Amino acid sequence: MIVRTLDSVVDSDDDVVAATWRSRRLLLARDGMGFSLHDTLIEAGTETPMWYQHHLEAVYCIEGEGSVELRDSGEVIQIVPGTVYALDQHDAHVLRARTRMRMVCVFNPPVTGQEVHDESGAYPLVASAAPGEAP
Ligand code: 9YT
Repeated sequence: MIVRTLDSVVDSDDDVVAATWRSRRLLLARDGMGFSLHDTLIEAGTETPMWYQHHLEAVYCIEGEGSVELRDSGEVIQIVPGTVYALDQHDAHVLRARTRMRMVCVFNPPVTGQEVHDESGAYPLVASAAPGEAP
């Protein structure tokens, strides 16, 4: 069993800071779970375009509020604590945070650790070890 605390991740190599967000990566590809689990903070007043072409992501808001705009349809979904959105269609989207948001994010396939968005808003797909294999 893996036991890990947020305190042990904060300010470690698995605490990844980007322009509009900070992602504390609690479980990563090397843990062999088949998904990664992140506790992410989105800064107030920011706008983050994203398009995970290689990953599925579920995002569960536990603090703060904002919205997600689907870039194809223009639909805007309000996000408050208790809302989950799942990008099951690799949907291109823009996340806007009215206040600082805290989001629990699950990625499949798992991210390996240091990914930040490329110019298209995607994370690169990095070959990762299967459960039980060395990373
Ligand atoms: C909500 C969201 O997608 N934020 C960007 C960071 C990403 N979720 C991550 O790497 O944790």
